[in-house]
Amino acid sequence: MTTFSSKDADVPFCDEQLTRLKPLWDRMLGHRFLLDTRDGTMSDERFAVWMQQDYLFVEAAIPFIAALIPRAPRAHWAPLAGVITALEKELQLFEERAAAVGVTLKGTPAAFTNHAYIQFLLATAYRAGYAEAYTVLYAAEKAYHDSWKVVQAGLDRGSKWYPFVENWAGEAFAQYVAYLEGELNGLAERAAAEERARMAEYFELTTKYEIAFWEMAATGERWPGAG
Ligand code: MP5
Repeated sequence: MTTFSSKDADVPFCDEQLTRLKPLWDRMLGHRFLLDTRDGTMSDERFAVWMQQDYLFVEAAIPFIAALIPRAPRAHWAPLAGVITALEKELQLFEERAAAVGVTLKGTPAAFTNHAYIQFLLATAYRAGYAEAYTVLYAAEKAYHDSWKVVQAGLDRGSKWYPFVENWAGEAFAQYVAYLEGELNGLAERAAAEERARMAEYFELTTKYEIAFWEMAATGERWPGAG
């Protein structure tokens, strides 16, 4: 029996996981990409890497969500459809910001880490159980909410990057994350011990991918063999 998750203490699943993974979560929130963006010392070049890569990630999130709908409980259909609409709007935000600062979004290939994360996302949607895939959705959204809260704490409101803060650190997104959290806690409560343990593993993997994503942007990661 794994110790990743247990129902013993009656602690909601998300609280349990966020406590268990706190060292990783803190590492994510302390990443220099976030701190430099918060402090206004992030280079435009590296921020552009993040924009180009996250544009591809958000695009891939649409088929990820779409693939969940046929397997979702009836009550999740409309909320998940709403997520797709929000993702399309988010892509427009990227396009608008990129045009404003002269960054080209289209035609950039996915970096190694982003490629892996996208494959993980889609493989999860098709191969894992619904509760596991929903765990990935929650963990990724919660990661972005918390990460952009870090940036919000210091970034000048007039910054050209502030619209991203508004998107992920704002009240509407906070409510969406809280909704996902309640639903995920419910799925975990109804899950058998083995499934709950797998959910915990997916939570951890997603957290690690999130750290790797900031690292990819901060270093301008290249594919092996790219020179
Ligand atoms: C999100 C994102 C948030 N845009 N990029 C990464 C690497 N992780 C999480 O997801 P969404 O769907 O853009 O709110």
